[in-house]
Amino acid sequence: MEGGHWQHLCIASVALLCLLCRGLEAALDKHFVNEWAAEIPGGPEEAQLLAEELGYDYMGQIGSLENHYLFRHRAHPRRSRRSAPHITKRLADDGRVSWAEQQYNKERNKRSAIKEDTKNLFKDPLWNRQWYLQDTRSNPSLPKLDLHLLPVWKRGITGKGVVITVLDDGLEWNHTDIYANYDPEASYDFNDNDNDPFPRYDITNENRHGTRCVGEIAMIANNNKCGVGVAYNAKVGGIRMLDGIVTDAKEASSIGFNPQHVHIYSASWGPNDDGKTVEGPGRLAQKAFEYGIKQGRNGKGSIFVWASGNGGRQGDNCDCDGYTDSIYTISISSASQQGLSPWYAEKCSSTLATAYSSGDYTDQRIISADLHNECTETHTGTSASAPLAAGIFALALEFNPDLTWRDMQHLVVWTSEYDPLSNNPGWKKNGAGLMVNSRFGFGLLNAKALVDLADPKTWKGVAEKKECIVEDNEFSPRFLRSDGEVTIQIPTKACEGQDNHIKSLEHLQLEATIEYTRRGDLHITLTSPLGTNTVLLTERERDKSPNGFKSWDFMSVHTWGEDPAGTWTVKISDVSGRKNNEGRIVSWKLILRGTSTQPEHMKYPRVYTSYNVVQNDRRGVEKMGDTEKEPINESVTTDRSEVTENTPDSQELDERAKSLAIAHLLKNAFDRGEASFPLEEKDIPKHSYLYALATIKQAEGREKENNLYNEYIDRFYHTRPYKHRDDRLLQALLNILKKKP
Ligand SMILES: [Ca+2]
Ligand SMILES: [Ca+2]
Ligand SMILES: [Ca+2]
Ligand SMILES: [Ca+2]
Repeated sequence: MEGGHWQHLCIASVALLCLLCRGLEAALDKHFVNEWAAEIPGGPEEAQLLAEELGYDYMGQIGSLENHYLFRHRAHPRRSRRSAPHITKRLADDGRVSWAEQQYNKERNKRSAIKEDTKNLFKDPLWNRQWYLQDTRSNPSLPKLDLHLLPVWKRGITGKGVVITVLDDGLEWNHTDIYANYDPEASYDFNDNDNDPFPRYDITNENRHGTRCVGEIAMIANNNKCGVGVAYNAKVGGIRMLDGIVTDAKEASSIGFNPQHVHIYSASWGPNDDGKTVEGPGRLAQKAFEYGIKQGRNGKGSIFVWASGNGGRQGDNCDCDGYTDSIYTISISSASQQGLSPWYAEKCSSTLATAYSSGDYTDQRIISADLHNECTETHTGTSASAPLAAGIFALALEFNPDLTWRDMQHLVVWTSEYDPLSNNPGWKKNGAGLMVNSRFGFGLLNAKALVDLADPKTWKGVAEKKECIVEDNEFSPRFLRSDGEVTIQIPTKACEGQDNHIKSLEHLQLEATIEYTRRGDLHITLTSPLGTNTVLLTERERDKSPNGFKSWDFMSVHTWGEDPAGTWTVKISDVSGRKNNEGRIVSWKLILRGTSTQPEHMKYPRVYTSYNVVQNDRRGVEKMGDTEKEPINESVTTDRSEVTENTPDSQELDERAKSLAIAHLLKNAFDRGEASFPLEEKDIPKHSYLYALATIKQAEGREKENNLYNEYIDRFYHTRPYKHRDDRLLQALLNILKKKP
């Protein structure tokens, strides 16, 4: 790159930086320079003329920013502690200038130096806004957010030779930010049974989801289009299977599509997140998983990445979703830009790790390719997290193609980070010294650490998987009723002395059959011999089913790495206070899986270092003590306080606006055009929407049974089973707010 041009780029970076941190000016130690940036729509000749008139040297266009020019003032000192607002004003007030700002230099700021490195690293217009892939902080005291991809890319690892497919509603493969990475051999259309997974267009863009998920993984780098994918040189395909009736056969065909060619399958869908469904893969889908694990990638096992679910608001939890609960899937949950568990997230003991996604409406969302060759900055939900994880796994597979499906899970367990999510409740240290949380699994993915550990020169690979089943043939069914508890002690030697002796645990399953009058009131915990207490099932208010659980596998990864010998304790309870509840624990089986020897990388305890160099004082700021209550986001609170200042008359009007806003929001999110609610498209004030959002958030299935929200949820899931796991409610809100002036 030519020197002058580079200089301009740097200056442009500083200019952009200034914009970002305008609000923080006072706190920063700055030196102003004798340079001004100005936007002059009249073009370079006018800019030159203007510079001459006002006593500046004309320095030329700022990088590639059309109509933006840099001027150097001839009379002003080169550096000054103070800004020169009178000079800025003179320039800005000129009719030919639409914007002007004095430039300044921030000194001794190492982190911003690193950042300038990444800023403009790619020419793609949205790269600088991919906050989860790089450090885009405007101030070093803010939390560091990225997934540590840059160090991996800098090693030249970008996904080359790795094939990923996204099981979803189709793929706009001719999208100019995807096409060069498109792989027809990783693609198929099981909705129309043809080779072309191109999505069906409709007015609501309902089928944009697959394209968005693919874009996150493999948007092309440096092509001046949208952003950059996590594995931007990987090959990607799309399996179209969600746009129509989903059958066990269609799922199985999708899960098992071309497993010698496809390495990684990413799925951001699953059984209804309505808070009352218990469903796992059917016979065919289950067989397809098993086939992929045993035969896929020439016996090393297909990598299945799964979104953990979006039913948080409906009081759902992923214990009751047999796809995320499967030992074969790496299920991925979400964290917001603030490092918090988002309101749509589900909790369960089978989640392995977390990637970033959307949070509250003020939080940034995920950037990707979108339908009609467009880009989006508003991809949301656990839908957005799973593809980020899939992309990271592709990087690991490029570096070490010999990794087995279990190696990959071990890498995730051993390198995911507790620190950036440490503000959340629910963390515990298991008996093997690993930090784990039912909201996040082992924590936030760290691409650098994961790829480093996968180094083919040092990674030994984990030993053969063993399985030890613990049963009690003497067990006779135990009765349970409201306010009761059944405790089962399970002593085991973990098959010691046999070939299947388990010394170091991986996945554990409690397979149980339980009859109960109200399934959603059941609560199950499991305590390991080393004292790790894991919740295998939490209550689900909306689940009134009398069907109980039939040989359901409650899966947990929370005791990963522990020696399972000793006494396990299962506790099944009902604290609902609903007097008529009753049932019985019919049978159970404890399935221990793992290795007879401790894996090499676990010989020494995991050392947790600070993920962020900055120890942020955000620790403890969020009041998250009560695990059942999500805090209301700040902007909502602020806007609500505006509401309380109203007079009684306007308060009444306001109440009406609020309930209208709720209805409007739900209708937008769920109905998608089939209007059956009498809604007036009035000018509902923004604060009413924010209030509505807060109300919906608080509902989380715990409100009165017949509220508007529950009614909508039922209708929504009734008409559209197998929902995409993005946050339609949040998107509806954003759409509405965008429309308002
Ligand atoms: Ca087709
Ligand atoms: Ca691009
Ligand atoms: Ca769910
Ligand atoms: Ca899983």
